[in-house]
Amino acid sequence: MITSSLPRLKILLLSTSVGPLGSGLGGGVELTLHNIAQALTQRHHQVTIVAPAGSTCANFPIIQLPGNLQTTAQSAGRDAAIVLPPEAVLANMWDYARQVQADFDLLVNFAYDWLPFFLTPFFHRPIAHLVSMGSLMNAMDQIIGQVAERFPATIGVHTQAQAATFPFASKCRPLGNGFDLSLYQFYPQPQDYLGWVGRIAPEKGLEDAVAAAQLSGIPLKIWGVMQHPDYWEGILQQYPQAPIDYAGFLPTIELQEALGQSRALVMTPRWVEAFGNVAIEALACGVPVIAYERGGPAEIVQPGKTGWLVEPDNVSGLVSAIAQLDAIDRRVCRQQAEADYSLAAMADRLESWFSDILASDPE
Ligand code: HBI
Repeated sequence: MITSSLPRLKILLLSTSVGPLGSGLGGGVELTLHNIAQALTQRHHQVTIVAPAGSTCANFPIIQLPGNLQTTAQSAGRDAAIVLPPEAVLANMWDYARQVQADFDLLVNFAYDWLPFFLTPFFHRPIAHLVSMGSLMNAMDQIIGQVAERFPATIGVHTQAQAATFPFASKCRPLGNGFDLSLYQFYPQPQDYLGWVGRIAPEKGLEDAVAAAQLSGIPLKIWGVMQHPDYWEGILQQYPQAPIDYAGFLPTIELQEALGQSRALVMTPRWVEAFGNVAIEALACGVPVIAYERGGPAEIVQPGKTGWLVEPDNVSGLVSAIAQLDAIDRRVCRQQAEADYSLAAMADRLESWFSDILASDPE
């Protein structure tokens, strides 16, 4: 019996608008939105999703809006101006939300964009903001900080490390994340390769994992959407002999089957990864995680128990961690995922967050 301390809520989830859900362009936040929809549905809340046209999200009903996508915030630069393209899908999504807000108890924003935060005081329904990345732009820090000040408890993040990148860190609520662990099979016996998962983009530091694979002589399989082909070409030219294999963007079922059989997941973020969904997906399959001690993964990996943490940007540190993989018990990796990152664990944290927001909402 799944009990919920909250009454049944009608919740409107508003997606990122850098790509349709299911395209991979939304990165980790696509999976996060899907898993949150599933976690809340399992607690008998009524979930509706608003997203750009062309979106898919399992069998959830999606209100799809037309319009032009946002450019990615991580490519903007710290002092960049806020940009909205003509006919912005983000504006269409939030105009729709304005029209229907009375039908919902709570709205949840997944977009890392200025508009939803600016509009918050104009809505009469409470908006919970799940901030999916660390501090990237002054204009975003300012508008999120204003909402954090005026609407306490409404700023959700994934980790303390992510919160610490913002000036208003103490007003952020760390939520971790949650995954349908029944989709992830436990693989006790790996094949002889390492795994790397993520958008092929400079902030993900793929070149270090390639260098470590070449030095350790263990093949590296790479999965993720090819967001920056020129960056990828540069890696191939820099490491022509590296034992690597790029297998494209895989949906969850195929990804867990391939990732699950790797000896370890290697995470080499150049930026403060807000969370690192792939770390949980690996642990759920029994795969140890070797990660730079930076951002979300540093709060997930338990050194010596579920993986190893390495001094950031230190390739030889990756190589020596790879050499110590046999010390890790793959069952302990799966157990950590079950204890902290299941849908039920995330639903508990979400319901606690929502009840605090609703309790403090002046409406
Ligand atoms: N950029 N402008 C913008 N808006 C987003 O919602 C956004 C983004 N960049 C990346 C991104 N979302 C997601 O890939 C991460 O939040 C995971």
